[in-house]
Amino acid sequence: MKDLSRFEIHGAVAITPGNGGLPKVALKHPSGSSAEIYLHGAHVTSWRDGRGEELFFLSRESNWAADKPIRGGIPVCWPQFGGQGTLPQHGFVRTNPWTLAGTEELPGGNVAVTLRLSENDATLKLWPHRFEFELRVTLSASSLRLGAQAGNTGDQPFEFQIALHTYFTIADIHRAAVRGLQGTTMIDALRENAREADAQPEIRFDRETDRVYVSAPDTLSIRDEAAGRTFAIRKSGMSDVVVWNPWIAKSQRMPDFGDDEYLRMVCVETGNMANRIRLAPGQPWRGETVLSAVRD
Ligand code: TA6
Repeated sequence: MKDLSRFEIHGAVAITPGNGGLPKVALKHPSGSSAEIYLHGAHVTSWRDGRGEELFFLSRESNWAADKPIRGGIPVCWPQFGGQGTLPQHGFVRTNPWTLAGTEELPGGNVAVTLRLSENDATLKLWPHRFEFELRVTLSASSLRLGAQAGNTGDQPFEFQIALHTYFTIADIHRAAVRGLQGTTMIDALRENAREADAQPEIRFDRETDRVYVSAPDTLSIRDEAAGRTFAIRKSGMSDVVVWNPWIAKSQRMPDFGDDEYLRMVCVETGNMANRIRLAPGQPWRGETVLSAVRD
């Protein structure tokens, strides 16, 4: 592992080999909250509240290899969402090694890490564009802020989709609900991408669920009744939301996901999935998602 000790901050930022020997940045806040981010895919794998309770789901079957995505936390999907194009599923940034660009101690004990990825031989083979993608993760006592920034550093325009594919831990999926999407147009991947307004006041789970909510409200929540916890999600510069739970059959088909793990997770993802964003040369794009979690 390269010497990254110059980015460490005593009591706030530590850098160590993580699972699979992959470099991991650990953030700590004086309140007791913490987070972990792997340079591999700029992948946030853990976010704990002030009591040390884990808020993100991470599969016990996850791969920890340079050529495989980590299953859980926040996979960064870019420049493609899902299989909607010729690139690997969910694009290529989640299986690339990002560069540690900076770490920062902020007022109130908040702490931030910035990771960066630009084109390289591997990405150019897949996608003939020059880019600079930056993810800034900021940990506070009560929130985790994810700032994404994409720039077109080439001389041709390009289009992209993006998703912060966040896996939230849930005590019991049968007693969980996603709120704030009522009346939003959804594209249901399990009904040949049928489009209709979702009339339900909340989304509950009793089967595989895989929907893109188009131009969704900027604030929504996840209620984890069994844990007595509510997650709040606030997005800006990101138009859409995806709600996904694989349920039983799909869980059994995923080698890096335990057959029973659908019971203890839900993905509520923020980004631009329904439409591609077009960037002219030199044009930047910014989007942000802020997560918080409150116990009853
Ligand atoms: O965001 C939902 C989704 O597109 C599902 O269709 C499912 O494929 C999930 O992402 C996980 O994708 P992955 O490539 O990480 O297994």
